[in-house]
Formats: sequence, C-alpha cells, structure tokens
Amino acid sequence: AAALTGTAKSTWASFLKSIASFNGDLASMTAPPFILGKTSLVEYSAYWTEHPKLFVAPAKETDPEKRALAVLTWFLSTLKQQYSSRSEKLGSEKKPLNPFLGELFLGHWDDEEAGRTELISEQVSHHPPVTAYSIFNEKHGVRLQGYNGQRASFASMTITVKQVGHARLHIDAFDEDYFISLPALHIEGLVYGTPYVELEKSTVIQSSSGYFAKIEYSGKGWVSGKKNSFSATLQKTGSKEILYNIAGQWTDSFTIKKGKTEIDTYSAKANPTTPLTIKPLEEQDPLESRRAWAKVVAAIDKCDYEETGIEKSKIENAQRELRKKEKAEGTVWERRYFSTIDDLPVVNQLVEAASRWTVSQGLSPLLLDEPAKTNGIWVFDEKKYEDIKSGKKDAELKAAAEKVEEATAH
Ligand code: 0T9
Repeated sequence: AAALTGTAKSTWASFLKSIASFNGDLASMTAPPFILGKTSLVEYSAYWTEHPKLFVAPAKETDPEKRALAVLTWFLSTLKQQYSSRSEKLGSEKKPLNPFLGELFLGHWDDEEAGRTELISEQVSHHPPVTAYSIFNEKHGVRLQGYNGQRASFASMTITVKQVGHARLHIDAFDEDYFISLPALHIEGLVYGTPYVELEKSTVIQSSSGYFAKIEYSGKGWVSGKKNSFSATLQKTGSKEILYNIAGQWTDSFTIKKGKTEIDTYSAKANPTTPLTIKPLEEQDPLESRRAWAKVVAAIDKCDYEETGIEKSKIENAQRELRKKEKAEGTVWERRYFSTIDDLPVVNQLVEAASRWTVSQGLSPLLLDEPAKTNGIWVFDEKKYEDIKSGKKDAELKAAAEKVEEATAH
C-alpha cells in the first residue's frame, strides 16, 4: 500500500492520536477527508445477496444435509463483498456515512435463473445505530432477515468491532430456519493510513433441521499465515462426526471436502456479482439513502470538505429537530418496514440448541445479544410491507417524507 505523504500524513497522525481516546462510538469519530466513504451503512445489507443464484440454491436441495451445505457455501460467498469490497474498489476501507433514523435502501437483483430478489434495508435505530433488512426471493421461497449494530473498541493501533444482532434465513419449501451469528472483526493497516477489515473469532449457523456449522477466522500470522483465512465444519448438532470441511480464503477461493475427498471448490475472485437495481434518484423517496445523501456525496466528489460538513450538518440538525418535536408531542418515528417484538421463539430455540451443543464440547455458550444493545428485537413487518405495496399508506409516507425534507431545507 502507498504510504501517506504531506498533509494527509499529518492529519492521519493526529486522527490516530484522537482515536487513542476513542469512546466506542464509531459514528462520532471524525475521520480525515480522504477516508470518508460515500456509502451509507444502510446500503451494506446488500452485500448479503450479490450472488442471487447462491442465495436461492438451498431451496433446490431436497436432502437436508446438502441444503445445510448450500446455506454454508452461500454464507461464505458473501464475506468477500461484506468485508473486503471497499478495500478492493477504493484502495482501503472507508468510513461509511452514518445513517439517519428511517433511512432506506431499496432495490432488487434480477437474475435469469434466480428470478427477482428484493432488498429492503432500513435504519431502525440511531442511538445505538441499528440497521434492519429483509431480502427475499418469492420465486424460490428464500427469505433472509436480520438486524445489526456494532460495538467498537480501540487498543494497540487496531479498532476491534463486535457485531450485535443476527441474521435468519428461511426456506419456505421445507419450512426451515437457519440462525446465523455475525463475525467479529478488526481494522488492520491503521498506521499506514490504509485500513482494511480482518475477520476474527467465529460464526455459527444452526438450522432447524438439526445441522450446525462453525466457521473460524484467522488472518496473516495465524495458523495458515494467509490473510482472510477460515476453516469451517458442518455436522449434525449433537454429533461429533464432521460431514464436511471447508477451508481457504474468503477473499480468494476455498475447498469443500467430505472426509479426504475434495468435492467442490469455490472461487470468490472468479464469481462475478449481480448488480443491484435501484430507482433513479428523482423517483426515490426522500428517505432513500442515495437521494438523501446526494449533496454530501457531491461535495465529497468535489473534495470540498467545507461543503461536505455543511451538507452533513443539515441532515444531522434536521434529525435532531425531528426527535425534539417527537419528544414534545409524545410520538415516535414510525419505522416503515420493521417492528420490534418481545421475543423471537424461532431464534431462541436455534440458539439454545446450538449452545447446548457447543457447551457439551467444552466451548463457550452461544448467547443472543440483549435487546437493549440493538434497541429491541427487530422483525420484518409483513403487514406494513403489504399496506405499502397496495398503496394504503401513500398519504402517510408522503407526510413523513415531507417532514424530513422540510426539516432538512433550513
Ligand atoms: C454490517 C460490515 C459492517 C456493517 C461495517 C466497522 C465498520 C462499520 C460496520 C460490520 C455489514 O454487514 C458488514 C462491514 C464493514 C464494517 C465497517 C468497517 C469499518 O471500518 C467501519 C468503521 C465504522 C469505520 O469506518 C472505522 C474507520 C476506518 C475506516 C478507519 C479509521
């Protein structure tokens, strides 16, 4: 990576000093201009499905073991997009735009084979920041939903990030659910001004059909010595027999083995992504991310950091004003597509099953994050979605959009 020079070098140095006393709130961190990204975190939900064929592949497997393997393979295929695509495209990890409450990212992928896969992503909480998403393919009956936030800390020149929340995949044809935990990560390359993500610890996937997958991450200087490495196993929950072993690099390629026999390889590098279709800016709702941040992004593109600050403040001040008003009126911001619930039995059962198994193996128990960390347990609200689709909520949505636009105008 190219070393920083001149002003960039000194701003970076003072930035590093400032994060040494970092309080854990990633959003409040003021990063130097060259590290500012032009993508809001609400967009990151799209990384789950940039290979729609792999996403729907499990629905075609009639054997539950092969289905569990297809889910694991799909999950592994998402990691490259999720955790290294900014670095690859932009030269380093960038600080994402901090989504405002109610910010939306909507779109779909069209694929000849997989059909249409829809994406709904919404910022459901601002303090703490939480993004919820629902991604579904009706043709194949595959649905993913989840929500996540981050907890960060800084020590010995790395930012360590723990993700809170989880994802849940549902396959209609088999009425099957998969609980998916989210990996921890840290930011490497900070000293050189070229931050990038490395995954750490592990992810588990537990299915209602009784399969348990564990993925363990390691980076440079660990067991394999290569960056972005992992090794994964698939077994029946409660059985020591390893059905499949998968190992390799999530940014490059990995091999699936049954016993000693290699049965498949996957190349993350060679597998192209399907582009997401989103509405043109002028047709978007004012709450949609690209439209809402357009002026900030234009200012970043011009390298006009004063204007960037001004435009960003407009959004932030408007949001503050809206929250103040709601407080005075005793109302809350109505989430467009998601609702909170008290308890999520499907997920609880899967987590308990997986936890009993890990504990019996002398490993640590699997625990769901306390709802307080994500401002509640968030689920996709089908009723809200149907009402919006049928036009029942048009007036309401228009009013909400106008409120935000008006507040942002001054
Ligand atoms: C959910 C993902 C998450 C979001 C990002 C930590 C991070 C914000 C959260 C966890 C997605 O499904 C997967 C991928 C990357 C994660 C980001 C990587 C990152 O660096 C940022 C944080 C907020 C920063 O921008 C820190 C500043 C850094 C670029 C250099 C100082």
